Amino acid sequence: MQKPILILGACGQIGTELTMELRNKYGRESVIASDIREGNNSLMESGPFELLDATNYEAIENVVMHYEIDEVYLMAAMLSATAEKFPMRAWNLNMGSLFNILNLAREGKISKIFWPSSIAVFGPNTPKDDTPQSTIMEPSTVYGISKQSGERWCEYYFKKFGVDVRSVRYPGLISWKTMPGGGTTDYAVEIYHDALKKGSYQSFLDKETRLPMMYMDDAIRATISLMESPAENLTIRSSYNLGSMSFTPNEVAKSIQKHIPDFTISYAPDFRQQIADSWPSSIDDTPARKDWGWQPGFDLDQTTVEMLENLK
Ligand code: AKB
Repeated sequence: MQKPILILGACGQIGTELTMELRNKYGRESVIASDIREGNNSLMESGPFELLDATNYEAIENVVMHYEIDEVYLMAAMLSATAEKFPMRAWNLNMGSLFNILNLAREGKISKIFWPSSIAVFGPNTPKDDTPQSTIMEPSTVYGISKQSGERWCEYYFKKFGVDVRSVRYPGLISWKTMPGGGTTDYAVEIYHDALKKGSYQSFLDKETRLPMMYMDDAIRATISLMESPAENLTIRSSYNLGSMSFTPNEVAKSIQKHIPDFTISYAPDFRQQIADSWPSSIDDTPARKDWGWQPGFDLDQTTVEMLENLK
């Protein structure tokens, strides 16, 4: 039987779908959702929930002890665009929550951790195409700096204290169940909502800005698959590159036009353009494929069909 799992940040874009999928897989009582606010009805009705601040060590420890938690998925974070506005809050949340979980594992109170990193660990001097697993990493955003530091700490805790921490560098994630919040890749979700609601979209990234992206079902499958892999197969304890598709706002618009021919897009790049310009265009994820069999399932046109069908 699956030992109890705690999800921190369960009401966010990834947390909501991850919680539902883990509950489907392991049973509702085995997966404790938590966040600083309540989530949508289907999440709240699907199993146990605790109001929990991921930066409060004692509060997390109490929940871990109460439910005899074995694994923690730490999905609480401040994303790239918001983090530029609140640098210290972003640093305190992104790093404080990670240390809380790493230290709980170091003290033997939990045995396995999932912590998400991001393509934001890369920077303007990183090779842009097929960005390799190990390369120049000079992130130029607050969020990227926190993710890169987090990766170093994960590897350190693994090597020094044997903490079983696992991580992937998520690209931009596209989903219809829960909106993303405060990211640079959020346009790729907003565009589908506006296509159906208004028939047009004003993109905050420029026409030809190519970024690595992934449909949420693939991201959830990757996450669970990494967590279920035998520890001895894993050669990377900082964070795995995770590739799927790459596209530009212009290409999503064209994909949408196959279903909504009158859809129009306009461009008004804002401060997020500079963030996007510092990130890779595509990702080489060879180690993830080799170590734990990663294979993406959805391309852009399949994602468009899923998004339009479900949002309708
Ligand atoms: C963001 O845009 O900040 C995130 C990410 C790529 O980590 N979606």
